[in-house]
Amino acid sequence: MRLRSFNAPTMTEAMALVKAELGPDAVILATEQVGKAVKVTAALDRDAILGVSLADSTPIDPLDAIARALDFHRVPAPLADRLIQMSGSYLLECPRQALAAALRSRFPIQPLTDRQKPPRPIMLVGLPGAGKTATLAKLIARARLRDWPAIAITCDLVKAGAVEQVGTYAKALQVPAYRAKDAEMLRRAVAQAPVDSFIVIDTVGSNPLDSGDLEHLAGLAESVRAEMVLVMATGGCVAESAELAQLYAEGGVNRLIATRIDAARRLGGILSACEAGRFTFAEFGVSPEIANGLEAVAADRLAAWLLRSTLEPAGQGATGMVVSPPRQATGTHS
Ligand SMILES: Nc1nc2c(ncn2[C@@H]2O[C@H](COP(=O)(O)OP(=O)(O)OP(=O)(O)O)[C@@H](O)[C@H]2O)c(=O)[nH]1
Ligand SMILES: [Mg+2]
Repeated sequence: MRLRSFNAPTMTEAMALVKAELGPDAVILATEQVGKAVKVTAALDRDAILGVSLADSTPIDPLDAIARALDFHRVPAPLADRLIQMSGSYLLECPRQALAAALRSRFPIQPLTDRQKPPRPIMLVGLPGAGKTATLAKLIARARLRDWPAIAITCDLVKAGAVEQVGTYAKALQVPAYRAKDAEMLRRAVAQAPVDSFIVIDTVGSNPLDSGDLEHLAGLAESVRAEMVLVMATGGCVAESAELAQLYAEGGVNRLIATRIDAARRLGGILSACEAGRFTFAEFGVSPEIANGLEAVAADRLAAWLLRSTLEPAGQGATGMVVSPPRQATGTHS
């Protein structure tokens, strides 16, 4: 274990020493005032890192704790400065509460199914592998729990096994599933849904650098007045996530679902995506499990993840399962 102590006149200077010596992944184990100096004990050992939480490393100024967390998550400096400034203005001693208040006012939150069924079909779009189909299943599972009539439609007729994947989920969740290769078939599938159904539409992984992909998605969405919602995996490069978000926003997306929070260490990518795309945060994918793998976004939860220990995946803790990700294919209606 590499355990080191650093002394400096201020916490900020001590933190700068820690970062310079041990790098950005160092974890603070203790801080104490020694005379006029601040002593910071930090480690790079994985076990030590797993054993502490940033939120728990007590006698530390709340804003220092927030600054340290945002730095670890690689939140871009202008956004981090703004969040720190806003956190400071709330005069809250608890870093989590202060950061949550700042996040709440900086990032609008609008869950997809906030007690009420969305008035329009939801069309999930995003890069290949972002978690669109799993999110479709999670949303349908939630609808089933609320006794809402629901249908699943997939426009992904390209990826091998994609139709079967949606079919398997739909069968397990006992909802009708349709495939639609174009806008006309999509219109027909939507028209078959019982009145007041919750309609979720899956799409093929898209490339936002190709304007044709985005135009195709926008055309599909428009044909059934669906809302396009971006599904993005957490943990991506901050700059890349922001630029991709901007492109999807120009293509007509207003809301973001961040998946794989449980499997990511750093949340800067999704924060900067939300900021760059001017999205509202909708949902978090917190586990691959269908029954409990989706959480409506709450600022308090996001703040806790940002402040938690550096090696622990953010969404840790979700357990239990009703429906597994599909392993074998079955057919869908068409
Ligand atoms: N750990 C974790 N895994 C997830 C989450 N959401 C999705 N996954 C997993 O991510 C993988 C890809 O998910 P899919 O839903 O197939 O992704 P997709 O966007 O539909 O992929 P394409 O159809 O290929 O574009 C699967 O193994 C999912 O189980 C999540 O929130 N947490
Ligand atoms: Mg898919």
